[in-house]
Amino acid sequence: MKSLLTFIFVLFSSQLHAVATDWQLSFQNPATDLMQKVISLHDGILIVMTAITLFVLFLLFYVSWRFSAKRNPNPSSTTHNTIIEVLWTAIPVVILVVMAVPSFKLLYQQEKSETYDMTVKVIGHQWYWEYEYPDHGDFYFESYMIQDEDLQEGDLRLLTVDNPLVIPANKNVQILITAGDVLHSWAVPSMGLKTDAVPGRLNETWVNVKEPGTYRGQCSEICGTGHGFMPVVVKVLPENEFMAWVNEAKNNYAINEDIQPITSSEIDEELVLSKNDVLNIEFEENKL
Ligand SMILES: [Cu+2]
Repeated sequence: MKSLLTFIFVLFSSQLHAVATDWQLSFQNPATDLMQKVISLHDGILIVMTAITLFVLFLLFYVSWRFSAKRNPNPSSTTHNTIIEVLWTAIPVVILVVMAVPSFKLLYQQEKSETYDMTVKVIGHQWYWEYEYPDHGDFYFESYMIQDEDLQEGDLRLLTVDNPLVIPANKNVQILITAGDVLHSWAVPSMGLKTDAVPGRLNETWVNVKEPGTYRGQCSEICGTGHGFMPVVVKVLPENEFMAWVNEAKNNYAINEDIQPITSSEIDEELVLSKNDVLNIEFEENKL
């Protein structure tokens, strides 16, 4: 009985959580304004959906009762009613458009912000994440899950990594996402982020987290046997602590080597090469 009451309490309390918990039904605690908007949109649409479902259910019961053989022995032979047919086509269209407008607005807001304070790059690998900081000296590091036998007291199993992504609080952080091998997806539910990591393609999203803290997510695109073992951990620090961390990180982590711009003579050489290649191919073809 007590557990039933607990279940009902959990079911109807719109209590939100910082990480996934037992019996959790609602979203995690929103860490960003955008995630708050996502939850509001979800709640609004849930109300519309519930109303429509109840209305249809009511109609079904009413029709079964009112037009049963007992109450309605001589059924009407009417087959069409233009007004009602126009209505039951037009009203659902209006409802869908009303839901689509805020939904599309949110999608666009999630992809881009007007200004950015910094950029990080996320690269998915089989089976770990790699993080780069192009605005802070271009250092990069890898983020692996901590195995069960190495977990410390208080660590969350399957949700703890050796090197989390570190970003400052209250800053617009642009996040560029790609992959080195197969499809992955970088997702942090409390931040409202889930963006595919596609090899050869750079996807974009952004985040502005209000409260410092640790936020967790998982790879959300099945990417092989290690798919469940490449969690995302984001550590959000106040700005001064973030800058201190950057100074340390520059010494601790590897730095990307500068990419040299191609000189014009090199381009010419390449052109000559490709011309020769074409001639060779033609020659080979003639031989065949
Ligand atoms: Cu993955």
